[in-house]
Amino acid sequence: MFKKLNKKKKNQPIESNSEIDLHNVPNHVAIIMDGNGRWAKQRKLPRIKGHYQGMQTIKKITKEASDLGIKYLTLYAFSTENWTRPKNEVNYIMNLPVNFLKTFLPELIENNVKVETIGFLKELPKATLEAIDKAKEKTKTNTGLKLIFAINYGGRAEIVHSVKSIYEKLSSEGSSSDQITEQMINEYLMTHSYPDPDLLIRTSGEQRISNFLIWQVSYSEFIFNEKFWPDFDKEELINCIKIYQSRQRRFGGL
Ligand code: V07
Repeated sequence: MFKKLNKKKKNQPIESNSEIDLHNVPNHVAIIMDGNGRWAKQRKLPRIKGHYQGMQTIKKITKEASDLGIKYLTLYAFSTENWTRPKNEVNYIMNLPVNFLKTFLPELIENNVKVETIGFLKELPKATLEAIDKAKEKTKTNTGLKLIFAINYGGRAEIVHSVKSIYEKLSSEGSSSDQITEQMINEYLMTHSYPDPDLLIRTSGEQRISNFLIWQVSYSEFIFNEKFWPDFDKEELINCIKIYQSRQRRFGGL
């Protein structure tokens, strides 16, 4: 007979009834919003319904992150690899920024949220770009949460882009490679004006980085949450922050 293993529930905070410490929330939370397709499949719905529901989750999580005092929320919305998906799915996804902002831009403005992006945006459809540019423009003086959408983003492509720019600069001024430092590479990344993420969350149980912020997460805490992104909610976010805080208490005291 097999010995019955103790089934420990995953990702329970150390003290499950502990309160969140509002003075110690992570400054920058990055999220890989995975499981939208599987959420739809489970319900025998088309994949695009999963993306639609995933978009609704962003609205709730943005509000909650802002209320908790998180300063930077970076969301992996579309990777440089996602173009290989079926054309109708890509088209639908590319319309989501338009759809999202049509209903949600007033609330973002009201909540003092600043919309920003990282990624190779020039390759996006014109209507998508226009909607995003409008949102950036209308929120540019906001001083609250920075809501950063990673769209057509890939970590390796970002580093290649950075290295090319550095090469151009140094060769144009006849400088040597001695000038190249970690700080310089940082300054040429698309994230140059943000601190590194304190916490990276990936939903839907997969435990990979999948080319998201690969340089920037060198010292981040990783939490892999079991919920599909459309089912992720305020309580799950709070639980992730409690886990983050419990890790800090165990390892941060030295
Ligand atoms: C996208 C919904 C969330 C699940 C994961 C993929 C699909 C909101 C936006 C968005 C982007 C920029 C902006 C406002 C909203 C978005 C893409 C995909 C490409 F200024 N959701 N969402 N963009 N999904």
